[in-house]
Amino acid sequence: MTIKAITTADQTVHIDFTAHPAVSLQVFSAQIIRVCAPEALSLTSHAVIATPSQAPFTVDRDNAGGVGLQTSALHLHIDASGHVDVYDANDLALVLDYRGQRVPLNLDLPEDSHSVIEEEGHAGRDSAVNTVSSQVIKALSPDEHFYGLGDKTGFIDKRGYEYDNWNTDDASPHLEHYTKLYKSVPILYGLREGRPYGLFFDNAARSHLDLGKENPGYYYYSVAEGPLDYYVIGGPTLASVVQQYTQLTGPTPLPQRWTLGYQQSRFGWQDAAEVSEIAATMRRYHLPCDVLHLDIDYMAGYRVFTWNSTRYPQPAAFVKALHQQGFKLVTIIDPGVKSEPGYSVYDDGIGHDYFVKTPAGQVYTNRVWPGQAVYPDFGAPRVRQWWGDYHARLTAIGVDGVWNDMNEPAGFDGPLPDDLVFTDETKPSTHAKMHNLFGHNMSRAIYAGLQQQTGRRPFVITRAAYAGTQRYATVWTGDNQSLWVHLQMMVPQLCNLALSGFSFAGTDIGGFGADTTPELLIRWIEGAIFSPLLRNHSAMGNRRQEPWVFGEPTLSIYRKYLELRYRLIPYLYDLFAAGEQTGAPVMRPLVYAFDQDPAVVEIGDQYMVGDALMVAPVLEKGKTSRLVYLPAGEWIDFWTGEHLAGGQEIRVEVPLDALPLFGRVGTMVPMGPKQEYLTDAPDQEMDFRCFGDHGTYRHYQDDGSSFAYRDGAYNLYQITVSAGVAAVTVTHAGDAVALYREIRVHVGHSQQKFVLDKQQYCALNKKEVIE
Ligand code: MIG
Repeated sequence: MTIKAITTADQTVHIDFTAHPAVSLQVFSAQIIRVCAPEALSLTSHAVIATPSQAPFTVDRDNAGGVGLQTSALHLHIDASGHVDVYDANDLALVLDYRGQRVPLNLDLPEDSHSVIEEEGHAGRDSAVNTVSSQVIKALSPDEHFYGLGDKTGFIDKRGYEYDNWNTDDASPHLEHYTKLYKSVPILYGLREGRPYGLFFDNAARSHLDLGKENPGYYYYSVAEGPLDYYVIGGPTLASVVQQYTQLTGPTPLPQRWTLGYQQSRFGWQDAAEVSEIAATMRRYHLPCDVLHLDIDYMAGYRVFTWNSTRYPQPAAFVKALHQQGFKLVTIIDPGVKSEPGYSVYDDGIGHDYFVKTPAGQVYTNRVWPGQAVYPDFGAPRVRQWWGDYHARLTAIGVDGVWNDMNEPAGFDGPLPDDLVFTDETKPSTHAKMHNLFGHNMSRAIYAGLQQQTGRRPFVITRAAYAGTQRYATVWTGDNQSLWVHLQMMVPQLCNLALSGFSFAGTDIGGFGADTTPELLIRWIEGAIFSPLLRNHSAMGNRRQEPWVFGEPTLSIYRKYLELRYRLIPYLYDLFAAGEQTGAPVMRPLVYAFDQDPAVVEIGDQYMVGDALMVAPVLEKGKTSRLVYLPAGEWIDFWTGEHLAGGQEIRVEVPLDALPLFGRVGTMVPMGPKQEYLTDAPDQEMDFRCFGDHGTYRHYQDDGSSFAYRDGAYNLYQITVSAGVAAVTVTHAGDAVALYREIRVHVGHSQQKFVLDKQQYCALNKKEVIE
């Protein structure tokens, strides 16, 4: 076995072997090397938007007949048998091919035993990947931890579990043995002996990852069809690996500011009168709220782009009245179009040949909410254009955002057959290849439609997604239930989504299925209060869970946290603005920020918000105190101002209304005004709270809704506190919104006031003690 030839063209190196299929290596940047079969190079990725940079690299043969490729950050080696090993700049191992064979788990049950366990209700093992076109097996170190993979169930560290990438709508409780949910985001992060790396497997077909479940000596990836195609991403920190991945697939665009407000939803709200009453009750109880959602109940017989005229006789007037009370309205849209001649969406789609067909050329139907339904072929640009345009029916009457559901795609009569004819841009394809891209392409269609129709930053929420869908849509984690284990799963799920490029994500607060309890609802709003998408949603047939239904003290505690959220929206908005530039997510597991601290690798019940705040929510029933791990550094108790040393675990009291929250010394957060809803009116003044007596902070401000910021229409402020003394400078003044009249910087118990004078901030007083 030898290497026959090595050819280099631009950033790509082709390696031909005598006894191994050819391998192509593509240097995307010093930190990213793509490893693929040569035929993958001619495919168009749906996820990757970056192109190879001009990063310098060298290629040399070694004495043992192998080839080395070096960038300033990564050293990759291929031996004559095709084994790929990747090391960091210090030649320490990151990702090594396993030299042995897989030993599958013992599943050799006799046929009759299979039927017995199935009959008894134990389905046995259903792997999504039955055929395999390619597979990689990587050596697993005893000290190696895994993260990412989108919204998979279970714990923060994925080691020891297996997962499938096949978008799936399954309403039974999502527990840690689940291998697949609604999204397929094949980005795997590893932390091997403290050294971070990423592996992005860019193939949307069914794929499987076993992360040391089958054998503690290796982990493996297999995919059902198509060529092998993966990217190795190197450090130096986990944070930088995540940011590299996010740049590769595109960061979350800055959303409209109001989308960070509180959102209330319910599957089963009956009609305009009931929704109007919900709106009025929010205001009556002074519960900050920006958005109401209409689930499928608003449509006529679940026909998309229609309104039920009995329940919503005057949709435009209804939306207008909500707007007048400061609410935005989001409506759900499913992909399934009722199969019904005479219904315009159906007729139009049939007329233009927009729906998915069987191999025999018949339009394919399955049953979803409206009954027999047909599926738009979103992989085709003309179908996306058509679908996007249809949303003018919603935007024309003032609908502010669109929520996509059922777009795995789901079907009540069972899964769509693999061989259905789908389109991949200009080429014919199959359901099997396009399944995991259905939600991606649907979101893309709507993003374009809303942008064109409103000129605002589109607010699209999707359930199904592939890597890169974050460019078009916000996500939620689908049908969780009002279970404490699902509250516990929220933190790992949202943190892993954040690492997987999905900075804008949330869960159904209070739980979608099953009956919530007052205590669970309280702990849920506390724990979720910094989740970027903040929405309470529940299903008909289950107990109501609007914030007032349990009376006091639930109502007041709920309000207290919504008020906290609203004061910190400027901080979340800053994180989104920065994240669009850097790829850094809003919500972060502790391991993101402290990857060299072995104590945090499994922590899934605390999270960071940016680098300033750490949240340690109560996720268990009946808790009166909990342990909180404070990583190295110094911390300030957000509520009491108490100074706490890092590198220790502390026990804190957690009565029902308590959320342990800590500021990291050396950082700052902006705190906006208390308000019941956001408007496009710019803030006139801003407060900044510094944790400790020093720090610098970059604050961003724009019109909150348009794309003008991309042409420079934004303001940037630099706040500096040094030995307790604050300074404010304007580092960019776009002409979109006026600079703040006044800025106050809070350091400990003192505040320093700055007023605007000729584009500059002058300190009004040195220090003013407020207590
Ligand atoms: O089969 O539209 O996840 O949020 O309320 C249920 C009704 C269909 C599932 C979504 C859920 C939504 C519900 N939908």
